[in-house]
Amino acid sequence: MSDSAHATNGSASAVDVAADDENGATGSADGEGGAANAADAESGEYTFDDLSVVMGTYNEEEAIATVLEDIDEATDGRAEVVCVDGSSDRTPEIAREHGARVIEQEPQGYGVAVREAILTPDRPVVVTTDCDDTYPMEALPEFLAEINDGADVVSGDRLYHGADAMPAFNRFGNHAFAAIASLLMGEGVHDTTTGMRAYRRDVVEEIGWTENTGLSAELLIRPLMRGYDVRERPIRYAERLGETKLDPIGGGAAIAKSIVTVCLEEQLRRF
Ligand SMILES: Nc1nc2c(ncn2[C@@H]2O[C@H](COP(=O)(O)OP(=O)(O)O)[C@@H](O)[C@H]2O)c(=O)[nH]1
Ligand SMILES: [Mg+2]
Repeated sequence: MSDSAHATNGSASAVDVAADDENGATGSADGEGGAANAADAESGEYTFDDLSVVMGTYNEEEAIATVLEDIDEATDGRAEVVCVDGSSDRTPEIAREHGARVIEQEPQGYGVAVREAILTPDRPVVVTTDCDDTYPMEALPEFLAEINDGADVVSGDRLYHGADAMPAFNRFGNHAFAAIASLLMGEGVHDTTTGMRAYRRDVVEEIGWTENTGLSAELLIRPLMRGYDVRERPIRYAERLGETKLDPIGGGAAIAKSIVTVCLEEQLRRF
C-alpha cells in the first residue's frame, strides 16, 4: 500500500479508516502519469462543477430516475451526467427529463458504451457508475475529495464489506479476478470489476483502451501498472433494480481473458 493511500484517511468521512488501511491499492507516484497529474491537485481543489458522472445505460427504466436523483442530491445538482444509451425502453427519455446528456449508441456491450462515456466529458474529473442503483452516489463527495488529495484513480471496493447483495457466483468470480490480477501485477487489489470509480480525465485520455466486457478491469490495471496513484476505497453495494445485462458465465470468461491479456501487455510494456 502506498503512503499516499494512508494520507487520504483524514478526508474519508463516511467510511471507516481501518477499511481504508486495508484497501489502499498502490501505484508508485513516480510513474509518468503520477508525476504529470500532481500539478492539477496543487493548482486548486476540484468542486462538483468539475465533475462528470458517466454511465452506460441499457434498458434501465426501473433504475435511472433513482440513480440520477441520487447524483443530483449528492452534488447539489452541479455534476454533469452523461448516459451512453442503447435502450429500447424509456431510459433515454427519463434521463433527458432529469437533465442528463444522452448519447445514443447501438448496444455493443458494457465497455463500448463506457469507453464512449468516459471520453465524452470536458470536465477534469470523471466518475463512472452503473445505472442500476447498486452504487452509493452519496459517496461522490468522498471520491472527489480523494482526487483532490492527489489520487489519479479512486476505485470503489465492493468486496471489503462483503457485497452480500451480489449474487454468490459473481462474488466468487470477483474474488478470483482480484487474486489473478494481483498475482499478475505483483500488487494487491481487491475489486477489479467495480463499476464505480473516479478518474482524472487526463488518465482516461492518455491510455488506449481495448477491452469490452473486461473494460472495468482494464481501467484499474493499466493505470496501476503505469505508476498512477490508484487507490481502492470501500463502498457499500446494494441490490440491483432491474435485470443484469451481463451474462455471468460468458461475461466472466471474457473478464478473466481481459485481465490476463492486459496484465501481460502492461508487463511487456515495462521492457
Ligand atoms: N449503452 C449500453 N449500456 C450497457 C450495455 N451493457 C451494459 N450496459 C450498462 O452498463 C452497466 C453495467 O451493466 P450491469 O447489467 O449492471 O452489469 P453487472 O453490474 O455486472 O450486473 C449498466 O448501467 C447497463 O445498463 C450495452 O451494451 N450498451
Ligand atoms: Mg451493475
